[in-house]
Order: sequence, then C-alpha cells, then structure tokens
Amino acid sequence: MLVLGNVVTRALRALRWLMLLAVTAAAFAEDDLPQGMHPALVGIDWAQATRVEVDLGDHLYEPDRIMLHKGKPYKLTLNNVGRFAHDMVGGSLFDESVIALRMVNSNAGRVIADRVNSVYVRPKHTIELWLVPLMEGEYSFYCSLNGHREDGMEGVVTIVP
Ligand SMILES: [Cu+2]
Repeated sequence: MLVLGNVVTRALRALRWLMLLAVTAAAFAEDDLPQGMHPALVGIDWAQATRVEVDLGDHLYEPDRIMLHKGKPYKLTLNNVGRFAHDMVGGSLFDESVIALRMVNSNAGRVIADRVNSVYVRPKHTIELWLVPLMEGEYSFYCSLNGHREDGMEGVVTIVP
C-alpha cells in the first residue's frame, strides 16, 4: 500500500512538471521577450523591422555586401536558392558586441537565442535572423562548407550610423 502510494505521489509530481512545461511552452508561443534579453532589444517593434534578403547560391552570396544601420531592427533573411546546403559563419559579424540577436526564425520553428556562431540552410529553405546592429564597422561572414569560401562564398556587412 505504501509502495503504491509512492508511485501515485511520483506520478502526480511528474504530472505537475508536465503542466508547468506546458505553461512555459505557451508563454514562448507569445511574442514576449525572454528574461535576460540584450538591452538594445528592449522596446523594439519587430513589425517595423527592415527585411534584408540574401540568396545563398552555389557558391556565392547575393548580395555579398550588406549595409545595416546601427540601432535599427532587421530581419536578415537567408534564402538557399542553390542545389547544395550552405551556411553563414559570422567571421566577425556574429559577436555580441557587433549585433544583438533576438532570435533565429524559420518555417520549421524558431530558436530564441542571444547569439549564434553559424547558420546552416538546406537547399530551398529560408532562415531569418532577427537582429539589431550595435557597432559601426565592417564585419566578415563566409560559408564554411567544403571549399565554398575558397570559391568566393564570403561577404561583408557594413554597419553605419
Ligand atoms: Cu556554401
């Protein structure tokens, strides 16, 4: 009887955890900002974000020079229009002092993250980076897949006032 009681108690505890997880998942379904978000992202209206589209082809970025304004919100949309997978490695771009990242969004779902090192895009897929540029300057990015950078698959983001 005591053993059965223990099992029931444990089951109830597990159920309570599951309910808590469900509530947490529901909270993330809203567009609320998570705790600990970068201060540059406070009060940003993402509906006003400028969409900047970059096509990832075999093997190049089009365009490969991108100009962004400091402090403005952007949805940097990476469209893989090639036959091969490609990625974008932020040589010097993906740095917490250079951009404040809100999230990585795609038609498969999204990742709420403060930073990424590299974004991998399958052929015919699209991934968006929601970001705010923080620091003026020129920052490199490139494709790390086999030989692509050597073929010229690299680019520069210029952040201007
Ligand atoms: Cu590539």
